[in-house]
Formats: sequence, structure tokens, C-alpha cells
Amino acid sequence: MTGHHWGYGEQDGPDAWHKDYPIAQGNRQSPIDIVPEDTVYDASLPPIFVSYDHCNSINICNNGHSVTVEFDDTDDKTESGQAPLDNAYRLKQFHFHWGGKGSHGSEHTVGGKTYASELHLVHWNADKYKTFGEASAAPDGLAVLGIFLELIDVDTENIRNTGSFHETDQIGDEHRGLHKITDALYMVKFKGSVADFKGFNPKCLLPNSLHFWTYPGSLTTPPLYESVTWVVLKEPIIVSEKQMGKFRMLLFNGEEEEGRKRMENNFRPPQPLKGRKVLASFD
Ligand code: U7Z
Ligand code: ZN
Repeated sequence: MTGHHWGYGEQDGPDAWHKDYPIAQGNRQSPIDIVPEDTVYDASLPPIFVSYDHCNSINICNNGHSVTVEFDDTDDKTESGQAPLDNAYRLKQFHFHWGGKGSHGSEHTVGGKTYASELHLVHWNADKYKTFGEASAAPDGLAVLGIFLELIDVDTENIRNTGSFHETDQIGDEHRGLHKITDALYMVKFKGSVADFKGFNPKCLLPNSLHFWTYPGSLTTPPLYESVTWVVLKEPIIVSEKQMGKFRMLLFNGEEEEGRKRMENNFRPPQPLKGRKVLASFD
């Protein structure tokens, strides 16, 4: 494995990353297993205030590791920040991590429980730094909002579908916000592909409750910089198996490359906590 040739395979996956990125074995790596009983309620944590009102999405792209929606972060009206972020944080991009089949694929876990997928809304501290690149290597440079995607359970699905004899008609189960993303995935099937994706407001991907856990951590992909204040929401959003299937039609490889490597299991497993304290915004 040589620089920039990391991935999620047998040879180049998370267990090999430390060879090129020794910080992989550092003291504040992400993700982690969040053990609710071991978290500390902090009444002084203000509610997260996410105003994605002026966020302008630009495009959607397959970077060979995930699917990413990028935002215009040059405008100072895109501030989404606030606590536990003391500064104004600006949305740069969001992307997803997911599994093969079933309910694994998230990066963070909650008391060992895994979810089908995890959404990461990546923000940078525009009060202290001039660019995302500068912020991405600073200890207080980034804030990533993590949101779990949970598969709708079969019973709920059946109840919702009462009156329909078409078992495969799951239109009523699809997450409406995510639908706009999954409908665009066909345009970015191959690594390196980019498509216009304007006017998407990430607010539609938030669950009802904004209760969260927060802790100091890192990027979960190389270069694994220890620059992230993680904010992980307790409440997942509910998605259908059909929607997750659309993510798994993406490919890790480019159009010109031989073979077809399905993009799946693009998650890093939980890393050692190493004495860090995880704070909870709720009792
Ligand atoms: Cl800033 C930069 C410039 C050139 C080459 C690499 C970088 C770089 O360090 N990053 C840019 C790409 C940091 C990693 N990158 C991400 O966009 C990123 C953001 C968040 C996460 S995650 O922890 O939320 N999964 C992973 C990668
Ligand atoms: Zn991520």
C-alpha cells in the first residue's frame, strides 16, 4: 500500500491504514463505540443550532470512497454552527458510510449496536481558519454531525402498507429527504464522476430530536487528522432497504478500470476510547 491508495479492501482497508498514516493509532481516533451508560450529561451544552437556511449545494460526486454532496462554503451566510461548537462552523460537504446487507455499515456504534448507514455533515471553523484545508489539520478545525440511518422494521413496513397487495411497493416507507439523494446516485456510479446537484437543503435529513453525544475525535478516513469535534445524534432517521440498495449500486472503481467493485462496507470500525469522555446533551 502506498500513499493515497487506501481503501476498504483486504489489503488496503482500515487495519492497514496505520502504515501510511501512523496517526491511525493516535489518542483521539474515530469512530468509537458510544456506551450510553458511560457518557456524562452536561447541562451546560447548548442545543445544537443548525440553520442550514443559506446552504447552497453544488454537486454530487463519487470520490471512490463514498458519495459526497458539496456546498459553496465561500459565503459567510452558510454558518451552521453553535454549540457544542463555540465558533461559526460552515458546511463543506456531506457523505455516507454503509454496509453490504442488513443493519451494519455505521461507523459509530451505540453500546455495540450498529446501524445500516451513517451520514456525516462536515463543517469547518470559519472563525479561526481561512479554508477547509487549513481547518482540517487543526485540533478545533472541524465539526462533523453524525446521523444514523436505521432500516425500517418489517412490522412497521407491513402496517404502513395495509391495503396494498403489492409487497414491493415501498413508496410509503422511503425517507423523503434521502429520496432526493438516492434518485441522483445513478449519475455518479463510477469513481470520479460528478453531477450537478443544486438547491438541496440538508435540513430534510435531520431527525425530529437533536439530542446528541459529543467527543473529541478524528477524520474516519485517511489522513485521519485529529481535528474533529464529533456531534452524534441519538435519534436515527428511518430509511428503507430499497434506498440502501441504491447506495450499493455505486462502484469503488472508475469507468475505465476493469472489474466492478461494488461500493459497500466503506466504514471504519470503532477505535479505542483512550480515556476520552463522551458528553451527552440529554439526561
Ligand atoms: Cl484538505 C485536503 C487537501 C488535500 C488533500 C487532502 C485533504 C484533506 O486532508 N482532506 C480533504 C478530504 C480531509 C479529508 N477529506 C474530507 O473531506 C473528509 C471529511 C470528513 C471525513 S469523516 O471523518 O467525516 N468521515 C472524512 C474525509
Ligand atoms: Zn465520514
